[in-house]
Amino acid sequence: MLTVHHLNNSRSQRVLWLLEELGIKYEIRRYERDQTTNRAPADLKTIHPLGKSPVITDGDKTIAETGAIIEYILDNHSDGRFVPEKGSEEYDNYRHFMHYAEGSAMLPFLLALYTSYLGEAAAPLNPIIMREIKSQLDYMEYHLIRNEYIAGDELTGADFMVIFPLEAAKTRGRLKGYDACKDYVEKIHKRPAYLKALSKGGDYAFGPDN
Ligand SMILES: N[C@@H](CCC(=O)N[C@@H](CS)C(=O)NCC(=O)O)C(=O)O
Repeated sequence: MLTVHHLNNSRSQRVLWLLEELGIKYEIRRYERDQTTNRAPADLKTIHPLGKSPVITDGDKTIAETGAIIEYILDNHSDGRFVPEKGSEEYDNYRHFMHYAEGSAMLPFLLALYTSYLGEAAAPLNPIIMREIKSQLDYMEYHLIRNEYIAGDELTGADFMVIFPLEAAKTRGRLKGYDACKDYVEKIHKRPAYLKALSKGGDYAFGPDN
């Protein structure tokens, strides 16, 4: 049985969404963030040395890193769903956005979060961080104006990746002027499988009400 090691209020929500879309059986092992530090509890490190969520276990395999998890699930449990045909333009877009979400899009959002702890000391960094956030949002907006989903007109694995930076942007009020990004997040938030995953995952600060 596939197990999702699920940290409340985290990126692993998107793994639950994928599993609900596929309708496959899985179980959730829950971990709670420390109320003061917001960090994952130490026992997550007994599952994988990085101690981050998501992590999944499937039989004797342990897989960390959302992109790797989504690819693993699509390779082994999806019967080809959510993967465009190899060699197509959509496949190239799918692969690009699978890597892009954590590799490029998340970085300036994380920098904004971490530097916010510095108060005034962060002021010299703010212009470059804001410029980077704008560049990432402009880029996703460009694609979402042209396509229903991030890699083309079908939902693919890449959507399970880019939803998180866009949800984070929306929750922090950064989607003003990005109507295609906003509509896309709202469209995904209405999917029955997304809502089912939300009810199973519990506490999530980036969902439809936020
Ligand atoms: N790039 C990694 C990031 C994993 C990550 O940073 N997860 C956060 C939750 S959103 C986490 O576990 N934070 C708790 C901590 O660092 O203690 C992925 O996508 O899986």
